[in-house]
Amino acid sequence: MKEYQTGQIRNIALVSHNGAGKTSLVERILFKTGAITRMGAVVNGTAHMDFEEEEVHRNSSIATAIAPVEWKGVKLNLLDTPGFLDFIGEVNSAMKVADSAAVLVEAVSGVEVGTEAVWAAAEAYGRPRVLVVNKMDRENVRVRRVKESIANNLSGHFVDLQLPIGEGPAFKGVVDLLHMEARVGEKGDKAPIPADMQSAAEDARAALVEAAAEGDDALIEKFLEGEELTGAEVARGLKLATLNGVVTPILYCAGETGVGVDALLDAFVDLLPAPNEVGGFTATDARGESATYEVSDASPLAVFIFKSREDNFGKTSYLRVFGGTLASDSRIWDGARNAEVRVGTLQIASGKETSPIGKLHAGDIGTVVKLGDVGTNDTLGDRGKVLTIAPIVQPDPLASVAIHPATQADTAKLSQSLNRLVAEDLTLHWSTEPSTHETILSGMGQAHLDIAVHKALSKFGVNMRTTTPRVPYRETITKSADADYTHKKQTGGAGQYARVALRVEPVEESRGFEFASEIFGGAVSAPFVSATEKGCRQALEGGVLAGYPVVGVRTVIYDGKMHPVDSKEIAFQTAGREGFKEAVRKAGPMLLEPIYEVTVTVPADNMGDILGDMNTRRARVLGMDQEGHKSIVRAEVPLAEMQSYAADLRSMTQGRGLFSMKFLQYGRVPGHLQDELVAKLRKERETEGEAE
Ligand SMILES: Nc1nc2c(ncn2[C@@H]2O[C@H](COP(=O)(O)OP(=O)(O)O)[C@@H](O)[C@H]2O)c(=O)[nH]1
Ligand SMILES: [Mg+2]
Repeated sequence: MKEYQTGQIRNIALVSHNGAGKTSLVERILFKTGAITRMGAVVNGTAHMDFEEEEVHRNSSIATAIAPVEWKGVKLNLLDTPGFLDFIGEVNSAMKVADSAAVLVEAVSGVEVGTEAVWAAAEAYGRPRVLVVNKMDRENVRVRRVKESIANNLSGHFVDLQLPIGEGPAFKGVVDLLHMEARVGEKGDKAPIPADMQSAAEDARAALVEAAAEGDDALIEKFLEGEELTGAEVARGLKLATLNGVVTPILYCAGETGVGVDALLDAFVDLLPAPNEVGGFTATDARGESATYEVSDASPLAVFIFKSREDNFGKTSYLRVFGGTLASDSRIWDGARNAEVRVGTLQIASGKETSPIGKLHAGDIGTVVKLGDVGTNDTLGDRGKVLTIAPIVQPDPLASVAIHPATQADTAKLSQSLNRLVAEDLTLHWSTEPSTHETILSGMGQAHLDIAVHKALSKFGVNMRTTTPRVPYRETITKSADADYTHKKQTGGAGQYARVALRVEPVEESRGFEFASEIFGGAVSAPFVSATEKGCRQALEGGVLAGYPVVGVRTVIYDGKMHPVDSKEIAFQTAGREGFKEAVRKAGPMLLEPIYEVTVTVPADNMGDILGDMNTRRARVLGMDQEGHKSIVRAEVPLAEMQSYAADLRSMTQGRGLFSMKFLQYGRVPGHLQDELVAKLRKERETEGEAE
């Protein structure tokens, strides 16, 4: 592919609820622009943007793919994102590098939960957008209904850029209100406006002109004085109004059949901003000072890595040049890692196909392989002027599984492959939970985690099984108690002797463990006091109830006894450990569980069900809000009750509910549940012991 100057580029994120037709639309565009000679289809796994093995298998996108196409001399970098909410991370990274978004709405279903989620993402990134009503050819399309759905569920000032000619199977094309002409058929041929639509078109045109005038103060003045705006003024005003988010134009098409797609591409070129039209990019320099730079070849070099993808051939880094130009076979500085990086051949990726390019100008998107340690979110640039662009903001994980490698060989490769998985996907996290000894993988939902596990096998050859993670309980005490413990051992030669008298007292759980000595007169020498403390600390790792870490305990040693020959550090360690356990047993030990702050957003009709369900989860509801047609519930809920919430919420709301959760604090397991839970957890420990 040839080089394009900044002004000749449009970076557009295609976003929507799953299945609104983004990938099929891109397929059509690739075909229309001659980038491919045969149309593939999502349904049989041949779409060019759905090339990942899992995408072919599922007939649906799970990762962002890029389609660079040329239309009217302008390069459109179309970012085809996944719509399924488990992959919202891919939408966020696409938003980071796009200058605008095209939000697709399915003509029959209208606005869905995923539409609202991507709308919110576009809003969070401040991206100007157009709304595309897609699949206009489907049975039962009612334009009036879909427009109502848009007006009721999305915030914005929507204005028709086009009027559809026919709806459902009768959809033939669109009336372009900017140029007042019809565009019909698969090729978008220009034609006169149908006679029966003439007056509707004039009314819609008037509304469009008024909206365009809002884009610019000079225009609104002229408009209010009753003067006619020229065609060029309307176009300019509309572009500005769209850019500033004052207006969101609505377009209509059937991506799969191609009807309306020519006019859509024209609008992308004419209405959506080039990279240098969005007010620059913000970066911090080596001293931490933040400034805004123009997206221009003349600006300091700033290349942002927004995606990394690994396969058997190595790592591909997806990058966008924000400032300066990036050339093939050059050297560049990675500020995040303080290291020089050799850039090999730059590539333009179209789905999985790549073609080499000598140079990328400011604003353009490309890929490069084998960038070493360079990771997503790194900014590359000049060593002499290190700039850092803020990382992509990603949501907290919503679901977790415990990972169990299938064989010894898998165990050996486990952490390395988990590291590779999370490097590719910043909404995926892994850690080992010390209290349960489990390896935990967390992500945005069950499907997200399933795919990650599958990827580990198909890409890295690591086989793992998953289970519901154990809840990382903790143990604490509720009152003070004493123990006077003597450790005595007399076997053959040298014996062991230690006596300690100690007291445990409850303190705030956040204070963890504290140890003090009130020994007077040398009943226990200083080294043996330390040994006692060491013994207590050993006992903290596995509490007396069910072996979970003990927190919120202050321990005081206040008496004891030494033996001139048999007292040794090891003896005091044992006495400390056993004495501590004995005291804790008498101190009203109790289980603590992690509590999360949960926010649930559902259609107002579902509010009652959600609250009723929360009751069964031992939740403490903190507040309820109404936002348009949505109800928002905030509650504190024990993690133990949230393990399958994603699936449960989906079935309670027919997929129209959203939630987020964040760790808040540890809280006491209610008294009436303690005994049963302790018995259950002990049993788990036993079977775990047998398994090992
Ligand atoms: N009738 C009709 N079906 C479409 C159209 N575009 C896509 N589809 C179908 O809708 C389904 C989802 O399409 P896809 O492109 O994967 O949607 P995405 O999830 O937004 O990428 C597939 O079965 C497509 O064949 C269209 O314009 N008209
Ligand atoms: Mg798709």
